[in-house]
Amino acid sequence: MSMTDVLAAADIKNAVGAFAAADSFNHKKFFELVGLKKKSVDDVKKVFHILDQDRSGFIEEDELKLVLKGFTPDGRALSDKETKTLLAAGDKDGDGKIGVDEFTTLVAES
Ligand SMILES: [Ca+2]
Repeated sequence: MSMTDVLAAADIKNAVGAFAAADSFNHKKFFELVGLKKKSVDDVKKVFHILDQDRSGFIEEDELKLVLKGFTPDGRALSDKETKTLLAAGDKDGDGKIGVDEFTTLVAES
C-alpha cells in the first residue's frame, strides 16, 4: 500500500508544495488540498497506517515530524513547532501520540 493507491499523485504534489516554506504548515488546509477530506473513513485509516511507519498503532512525534515525507519523499520535515502544533491538534486523550481514531477525527474536523 502506498499513498498514491489512496490519493492522486498530482494532489499530493500540490499539497506538499503549498507548505514548502518553513513554519507554513496548516493541517486543515493540507488535508483539504491532498484530497483526504473527501475520502472515506476506510481510506483515511489506510493513510494512517502508511504514516505509522513502525506499525506501532500510533503516529508518534518522530513520525509526525516526517508526515509530509510519508506522503512523498520530496516532502520536508516539519519544524519542532509545527510538529507540536499538529500533535496538540490531534492528540485528544493527551498520551503524546495519535491513534487511528484520533487521526480520522482530526481529518474530519479539519
Ligand atoms: Ca508509530
